Amino acid sequence: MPITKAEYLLSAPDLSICPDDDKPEIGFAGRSNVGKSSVINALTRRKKLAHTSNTPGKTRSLNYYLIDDLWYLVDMPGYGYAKISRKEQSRWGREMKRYLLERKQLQLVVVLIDIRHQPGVLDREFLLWLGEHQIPFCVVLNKSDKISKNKLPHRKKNVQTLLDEMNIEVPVFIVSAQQPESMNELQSFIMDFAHISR
Ligand SMILES: Nc1nc2c(ncn2[C@@H]2O[C@H](COP(=O)(O)OP(=O)(O)O)[C@@H](O)[C@H]2O)c(=O)[nH]1
Ligand SMILES: [Mg+2]
Repeated sequence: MPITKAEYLLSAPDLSICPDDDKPEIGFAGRSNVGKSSVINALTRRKKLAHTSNTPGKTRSLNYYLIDDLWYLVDMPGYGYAKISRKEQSRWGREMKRYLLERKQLQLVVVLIDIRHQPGVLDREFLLWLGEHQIPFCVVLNKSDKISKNKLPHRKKNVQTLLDEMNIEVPVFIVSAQQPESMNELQSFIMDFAHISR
């Protein structure tokens, strides 16, 4: 069932500002510029719900969107943005780890990776870290419109092999933020996984 209602709720620079109710939440994570905000817009069929940008590194907070009055979609700060200071990066790293480890309402992390490239060091570290801490996640390969269709299965296989090597068993989806219908499978998975029903 398509999402009918989606609204921006708040921007949390740290955990103390997160909503204090118990609605399930789904975090969207990944490298800066991988398309987190665009995928959120495509999922919710909104053009400008989440702010997208060609200038990476803009999201410095956890941005909360309330979906169908039932659950939260959380746009997380991207990693790998070189232009912020080391100090700022490590502060963010700490805060994000705290969020991922301590936030009880967090049901699932959606890790976005650019389908055109082999997952980078930061992606691999992040995937391993999630695996080690048994944080539920799935992998979403975005920007599939940017490569030819016959290459898609091969790219997916590559990522699955990498996950196998890490002893991680999670679903892998292929999407394009430019093709909203490519979100249907991911959306169903999220709703089922987090037991969200209307
Ligand atoms: N062609 C194409 N461009 C995309 C896709 N997803 C995101 N983009 C573009 O990539 C850039 C970064 O997207 P954004 O959502 O701001 O990335 P974020 O930093 O991860 O939130 C923007 O210029 C988007 O228009 C996609 O699936 N296909
Ligand atoms: Mg963004």
